Amino acid sequence: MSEIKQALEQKIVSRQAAVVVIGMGYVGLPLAVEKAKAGFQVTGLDCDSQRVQMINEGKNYILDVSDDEMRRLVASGKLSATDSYSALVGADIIVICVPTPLTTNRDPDISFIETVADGIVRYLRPGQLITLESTTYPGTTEKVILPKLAVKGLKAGQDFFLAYSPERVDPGNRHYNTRNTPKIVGGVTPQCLDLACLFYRQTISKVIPVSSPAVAEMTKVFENTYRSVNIALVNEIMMLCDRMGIDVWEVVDAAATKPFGIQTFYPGPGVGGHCIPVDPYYLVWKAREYDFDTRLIELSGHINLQASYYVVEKVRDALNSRHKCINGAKILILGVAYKKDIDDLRESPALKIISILRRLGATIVYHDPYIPSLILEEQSTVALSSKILTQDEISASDCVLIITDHSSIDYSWVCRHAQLVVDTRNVTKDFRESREKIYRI
Ligand code: SAJ
Repeated sequence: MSEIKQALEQKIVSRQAAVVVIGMGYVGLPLAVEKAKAGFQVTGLDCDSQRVQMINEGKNYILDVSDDEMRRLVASGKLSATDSYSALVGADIIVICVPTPLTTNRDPDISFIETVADGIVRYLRPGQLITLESTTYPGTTEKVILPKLAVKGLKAGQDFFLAYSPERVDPGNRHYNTRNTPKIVGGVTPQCLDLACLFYRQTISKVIPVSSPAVAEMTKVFENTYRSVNIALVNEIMMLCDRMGIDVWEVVDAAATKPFGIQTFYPGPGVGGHCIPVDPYYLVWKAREYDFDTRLIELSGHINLQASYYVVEKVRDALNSRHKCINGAKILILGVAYKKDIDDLRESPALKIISILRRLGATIVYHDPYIPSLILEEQSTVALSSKILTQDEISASDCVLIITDHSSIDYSWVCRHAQLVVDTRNVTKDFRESREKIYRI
């Protein structure tokens, strides 16, 4: 075994390895906290100086991270943050957790990863392990990152070590976290794989090696595409059941009684978040290189987008039943975050639905305890603030539209005072009173 690899192994096992996590978001900060808790010296590197300042003041901004734990780790000096790449000078392990969004025409945007790789190479030295965690298309680690790092003449698997290990954070999940979610790891060489697995094994109970970074990259995109396709299926069944006068929620619950061969997904107003509406398009784009049309994957994205337009039709039909129309209606939207009990607005279907309703002439107000304000990019930039949920606000609205079912809202009280309710999350399923004014998708 090379001396370089042996030395790094020792540093990892003794927790003497200096760790730098690049990208202190919903993936990077929880990972940094876990590694610091395990005894590593961890530095968070982020271009957002406000985030850097909050971390150095021990102020947590990620729901899934414990405020007290973070405060204690910062106070002990185990965790700190910076916006300077010079932090890489002493780094033995560098973990990349930056966003991988889409461009406006839904092509992959890996510019954050490329910028980070360009920053790393300036400080690359023998003995460093680099792992990429951002969700991306198969081939990124070996065909984009590796060539950038190789320019210094150092050899992967001998001088430095490179692996891909996808993040599997489920925001808001109270049971699964960075520690107890199994971790897939693919190394550029066997030595890279060994070291990356050893590093992750210090804080994660189950680490699964795979034969290459491409397998690990494809695994992650497959996991999220699987969700997109299955959510699209249940959304298509929802729209068909509506046409047939069948209660889709009853169908889904009945199908869920089958103890094998089915996983339950629920219809909704569309899919939001940084993953499900984004990751499948990374695969769609890459597949074109191989003359391969990922028709099912693309269609699932289309259907999930149509679910948002379908919700607008339900609002139109509900108002129509009261001899009203969308144009001129005052609509109170409950919940705009992309899913319940979290404070993330990214790609939320609520944004699409609000834009369509406004374009049709509705006046929109919203209440979301997790989202104090939001910006709509329309002909001009429009800012909306979350309203306090009062009886007057509810009763003054022509329609209350439940888009995200945060647990903290008393929906029975809302329905009691509402003129009309459109429920896209089936939170009113057991309500006996007010049934006549409730429309479910
Ligand atoms: N949604 C439905 N119906 C469902 C499930 C979800 O309409 O049955 C909607 C949600 O309301 C939300 C969107 O889909 O708008 C995405 O929700 P999600 O929980 O599937 O996705 P994320 O992005 O919050 O978290 C996911 C992880 N979720 C789970 O495994 C349950 C997982 O796919 C990834 O580990 C994670 O993204 C990631 O970071 O990649």
